Amino acid sequence: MNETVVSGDQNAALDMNQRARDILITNDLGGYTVPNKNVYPFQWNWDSAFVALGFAEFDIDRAWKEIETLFDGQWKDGFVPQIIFWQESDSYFPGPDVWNTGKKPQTSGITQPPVAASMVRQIWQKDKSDAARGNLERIFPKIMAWHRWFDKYRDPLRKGLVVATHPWETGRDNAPEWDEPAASVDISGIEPYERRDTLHLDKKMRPHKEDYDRFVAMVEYGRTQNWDHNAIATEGPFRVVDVGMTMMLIRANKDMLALANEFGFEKEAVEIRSWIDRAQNGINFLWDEKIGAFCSKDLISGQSSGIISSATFLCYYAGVGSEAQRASTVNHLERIAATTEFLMPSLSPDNPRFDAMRYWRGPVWAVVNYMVSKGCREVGLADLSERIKLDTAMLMRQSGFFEAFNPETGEGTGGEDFSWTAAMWLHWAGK
Ligand code: 9WN
Repeated sequence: MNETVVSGDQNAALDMNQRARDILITNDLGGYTVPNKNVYPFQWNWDSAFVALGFAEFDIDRAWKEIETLFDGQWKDGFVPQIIFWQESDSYFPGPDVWNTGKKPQTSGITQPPVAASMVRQIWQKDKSDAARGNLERIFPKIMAWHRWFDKYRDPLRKGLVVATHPWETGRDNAPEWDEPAASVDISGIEPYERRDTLHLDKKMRPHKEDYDRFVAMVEYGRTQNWDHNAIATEGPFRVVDVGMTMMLIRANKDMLALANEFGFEKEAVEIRSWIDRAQNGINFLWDEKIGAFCSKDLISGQSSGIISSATFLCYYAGVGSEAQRASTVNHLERIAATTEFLMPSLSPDNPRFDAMRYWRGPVWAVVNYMVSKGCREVGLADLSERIKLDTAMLMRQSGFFEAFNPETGEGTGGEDFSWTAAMWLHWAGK
């Protein structure tokens, strides 16, 4: 008889680990993982990067494969799309015909937060085998090309910041930061369409019709420009410097620099360092003195959003900001922590637009928590870092591996059996 006594808690943890693995295995459609089988039946960019971390906990080759498949969708100019349509499915709108990018494999025409470099570095640190070295050497130039694309097309101010040309690019689709900038997008000429998201999910959780109309109008605009990214980022109807994408790119460049140094990629290291230096100063463009935080800013109107969201607290993860700026943002974080059951709500609960169940207007996302918690730990905010981790684990234990969670009650929102949530359990929250 096995002498080992397994406590109830250990059993529960084993069960959670098994469930999380099963989700990844079930959502694996052969080299790429769908975020959720019903709602999102294709490969999504930043989802795959986080999912790779989950696979790395039990199948390192599969982790590398996820990244490789993502970069199989890369365009010649370095751009890596938000969605790769590896299979046909009519359960998601807009599909490949609406985007009409003319690429093989078929893809959407916008990008998503560039977190792949940071996750690749994590995978490499976990297993530095010869095979991993080969994988890293193959993927590094591809990520480099993507980051060069950001530098070339998405930094018109030359400050090391990221201009988003569609709310979907930010990964925080429906955040109120996009309300005013998107309000002037012309929706009068859009083609009739049928939403699919609200067939799978309660519409109380999803963006309103007028927001969706604008999303569609921006896709149609890109299509009429033949996805000319230069034109879209300099003349398009939506051009917002996103605090979230900017912080994630700065962090990704720091991770790339560490890898470049380790692998002796000297020329690349010089180039990456120049991006980091530019951003380290340029970030002040997003500092909103009235609010006392870094905020997204509309390039067309020149207005700061003045909004505190979970992305605000990615400044620690990026390692930017002066002592005073850090102290001021920590005040916001502590205020939210004192009044919120589960961190990190995607929008500060005292904002009138806060909605605990609706997409990116309140719910907690595990992947954002992971980055915010990591950043907090790195700048010495150990208690807050731990609290965010414990809250994330509690949400998953209480409700399962949902897409997101109500920060007040812990109830799950969005899709169930969600890949990146399971991955975050395996890599981080469940440990
Ligand atoms: C559009 C897949 C994606 C995430 C995004 C999340 C949601 C899509 C949608 O789902 O966006 O990209 O149709 O709502 O907001 O962050 O990558 O999980």
